[in-house]
Amino acid sequence: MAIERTLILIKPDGVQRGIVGDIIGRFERTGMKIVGMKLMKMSDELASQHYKDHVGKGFYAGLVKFMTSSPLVALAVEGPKAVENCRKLMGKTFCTDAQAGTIRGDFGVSRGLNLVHGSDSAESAQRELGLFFQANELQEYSRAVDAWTWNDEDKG
Ligand code: DAT
Ligand code: MG
Repeated sequence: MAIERTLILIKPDGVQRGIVGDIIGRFERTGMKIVGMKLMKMSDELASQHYKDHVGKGFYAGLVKFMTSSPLVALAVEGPKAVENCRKLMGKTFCTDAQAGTIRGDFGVSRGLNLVHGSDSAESAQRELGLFFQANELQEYSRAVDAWTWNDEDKG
């Protein structure tokens, strides 16, 4: 099935800079559906689980310090090819490399302060959503516009 769910984090820099609404709007206006959302502080423990593939890398300590320094917003986003689509909207990892029109390209100028996280595969999405949301925190609901937003062809 091509309708997927993915984890998006609006990182502490996005919250501190007051652009949470702008960033959520980028995802919302595509038609993808927000099915989970919370403002929370990332613990060291959660950081090590979430970034398990980066543990031991040179940038890991700085990354964890940044991610645990202040609240972030976690979102569960649903839609056709949501994982890939969200990554496309985010742009390349470092804002300095990200194209204009992407979230990182339009809102950031830094390498590490790159505003958003998005899961990089369906498997990561499933794992990461489980770290940030209990099953009962993810909402199943229909919208009046769903029929005008995606159709059977998109469901694959
Ligand atoms: P992405 O966030 O685009 O999935 P990633 O998973 O490779 O990128 O890395 C996770 C975060 O770690 C990334 O958003 C910023 C930081 N990071 C990655 N590579 C880095 C590097 N070489 N130097 C500094 N920070 C880095
Ligand atoms: Mg990544």
